[in-house]
Amino acid sequence: MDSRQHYILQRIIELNCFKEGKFTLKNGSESNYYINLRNLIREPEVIKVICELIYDKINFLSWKDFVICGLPYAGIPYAQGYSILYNTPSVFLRKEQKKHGMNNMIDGLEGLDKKKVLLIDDVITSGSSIQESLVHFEKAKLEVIGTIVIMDRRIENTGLIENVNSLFKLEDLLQYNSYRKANLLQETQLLSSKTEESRKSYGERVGLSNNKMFNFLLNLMEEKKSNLAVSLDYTSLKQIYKILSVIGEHIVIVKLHMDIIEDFDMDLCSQIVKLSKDLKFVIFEDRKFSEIGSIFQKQYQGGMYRISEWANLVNFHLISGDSNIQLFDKIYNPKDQAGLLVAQMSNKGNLFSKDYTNQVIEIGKRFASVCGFISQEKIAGDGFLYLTPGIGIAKEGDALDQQYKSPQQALIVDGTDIIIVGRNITQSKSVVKSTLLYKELGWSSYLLSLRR
Ligand code: BMP
Repeated sequence: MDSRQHYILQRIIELNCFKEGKFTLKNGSESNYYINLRNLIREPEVIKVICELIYDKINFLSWKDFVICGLPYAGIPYAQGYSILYNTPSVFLRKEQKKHGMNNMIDGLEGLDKKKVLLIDDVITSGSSIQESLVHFEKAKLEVIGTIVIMDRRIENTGLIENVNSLFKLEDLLQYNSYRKANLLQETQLLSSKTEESRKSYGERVGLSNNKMFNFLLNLMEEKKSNLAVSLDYTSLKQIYKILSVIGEHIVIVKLHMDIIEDFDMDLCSQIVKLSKDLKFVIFEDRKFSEIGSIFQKQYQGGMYRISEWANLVNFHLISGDSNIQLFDKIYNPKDQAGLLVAQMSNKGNLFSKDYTNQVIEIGKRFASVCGFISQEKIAGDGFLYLTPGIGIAKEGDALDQQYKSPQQALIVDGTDIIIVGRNITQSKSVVKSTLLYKELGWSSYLLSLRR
């Protein structure tokens, strides 16, 4: 299931379109579930995503050269949405025959050169509405090539109606519902197994450090209701710009690796800086400086990338000691720049030890330019930010050394502040939907961690 399907099932539940209990259905039978998708049409984004899923289904089925028709009334918004989005002619089936004029049952037929019609409905329970409509299309000499419904809740497929395809089956919804409940249960269990005190909210921590970026990010997270940093590890800066212009409003940080970019261009960098101001996010260059001081200065301020001119955040490995951060402390712009120290890593086999991490924390405390740590846990007090990479819900790792943990684990159990998500967003079917999903998971986990 991709993130768009996930999103629709999530909205079905959140918009109260699905209820559990004892219900009598239209055909008189008893059911433990009630499904009424009418509330979905309140959300244009939901209609749009449903139309995208219908489009994928139609492509998969290779249906072509049809007019589209929504069954009255529930199918109409989707058929019209589809017609507009995918430039497909539509006809309109009435619920009752017109009592004047041409006594039409179907509008839009005059001069129509298409011979086939595709029907759209929201839910199929027995198939009676589809069956009742067939006679009207027969009269209009339109061949019904098939029907697409959002939800198939038939207990059994009697085979009476041909070519009914659904975006979801009742089992999908039930499965998602139990996954959601289990997730909530897991969160609650994780929470109650946690012995530490509850965390302070982001807002309550403002002022605990004099570092401006620390305070800016805490305020920004509260304002955007987002603790999501996205790692856009693409090799094209143009693509990064394009994606950021769509998801920038939902994130607080974009993390980059400029040295993997193949179309680097300082002008484009300036445009990304402008975007970061307009959409309010911070640019983090994940350069992990670890050189002798003089080389660090050239890497930061010079070379092709001139990182100091566009990056708000940069990070350091302290394997070479504190010389880089000493220098950074003198040359950074405290107004909108700060440093992060790599105190722990997410990948298998890394050489970080407890002792090393403690030494990194001690160095961090000595420099005003340090606003936080790259870490897998909250490793020091509330006066630093903790940014956690290696976040994902679907897989435990990649084919190499990366290891993933869930946003719940990072924010509720391990007490960190910002989740950094890379390929679980960039390589998903819909970058926007996955961004929204991780934003929601990150924020709801943070809220849960406050409740103790
Ligand atoms: P992904 O979510 O696609 O696995 O990407 C993780 C990103 O975070 C990469 O850009 C990687 O360089 C970075 N990262 C990491 O994975 N683990 C660390 O401990 C530190 C990192 O900077």
